[in-house]
Amino acid sequence: MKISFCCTDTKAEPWLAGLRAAFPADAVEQWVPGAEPADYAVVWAPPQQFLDEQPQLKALFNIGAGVDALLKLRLPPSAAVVRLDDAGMSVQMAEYVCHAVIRHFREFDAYEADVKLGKWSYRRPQLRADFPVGVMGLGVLGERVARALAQFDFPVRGWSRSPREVPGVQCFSGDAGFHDFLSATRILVCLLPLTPGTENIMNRQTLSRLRPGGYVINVARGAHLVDEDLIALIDSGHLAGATLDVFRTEPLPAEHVFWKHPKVTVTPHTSARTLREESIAQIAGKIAALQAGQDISSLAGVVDPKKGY
Ligand code: NDP
Ligand code: OXD
Repeated sequence: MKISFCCTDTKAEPWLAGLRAAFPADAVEQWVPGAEPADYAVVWAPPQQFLDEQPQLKALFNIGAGVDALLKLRLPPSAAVVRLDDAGMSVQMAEYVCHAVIRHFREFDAYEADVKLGKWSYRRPQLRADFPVGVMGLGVLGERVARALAQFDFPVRGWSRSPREVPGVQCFSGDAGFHDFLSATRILVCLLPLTPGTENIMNRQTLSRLRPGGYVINVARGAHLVDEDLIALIDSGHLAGATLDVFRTEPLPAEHVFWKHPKVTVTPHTSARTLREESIAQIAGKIAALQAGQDISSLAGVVDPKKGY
């Protein structure tokens, strides 16, 4: 059995060492052009040439949760695409989103500004009931985030493609549920996969439906959001601001308005990082299961190419 590692922007050695420790009797190699094809591949943003050289690949393990970039490539026909299934990301995402929601709700930026001026100021407490949080995407990450927010007693709403039930969360689904989901939401969190059905989903029309004083938290993909529409709605006063972790172009170009906008908080795609040890353990467990004859459809995180996630 051979595993090929082909991950752009990733230090290969620790991954190779971890995978070799899991499969000491097998070949685990970093891909170089023209190398012998492998049975399994561990990838992040691989070049098309890598995929073209792997006709008999059984599975491609993506070392991230989102497969939007991978699915744009021409994939070996026999290879299943398997994404990371949590692997330590959901708790990070819950931390990040709860932090952003609470920072906004408790007006910590305003307090910080006052403190910098040496001002001991009080603000009237805001009512939690006036800050319903809507989470788009109730998958591995979205559900964890929605549950975490509910623990802080925010009214939490969730939206998914198929109907879901999450304790403490009012759930909506499909196109039919989208309007009702949005119209009572004040803080909108995006945790959708990027697919043709979700691209540009946060635009002038949809963001205008949020309650006045709405706030946007995008932790999914930059192309979910129409940047100019967000800025126009913040500048018009309909939206109070945004916390953005993902962008259409990354790194965010130096001249982009988001960098310096006083009501936009930018972080460098860091809300939920791939954790190497957890990810290696998860991928190695799945390869071992496949080698033992388990059917790939029984594994968590297998991507449905028709749905795009
Ligand atoms: P999942 O596949 O587990 O969940 C996706 C959710 O989105 C599901 O609830 C699904 O509905 C819903 N969904 C998909 N399409 C639609 C649609 N058209 N309308 C309504 N709901 C839809 O993904 P994860 O939770 O693991 O990850 C979500 C995304 O987060 C990733 O795709 C990635 O882009 C992003 N991400 C960002 C990171 C960062 O650091 N910023 C880190 C990791 C991931 P249903 O339940 O019905 O299938
Ligand atoms: C992912 C990401 O998809 O880091 O895992 O964005």
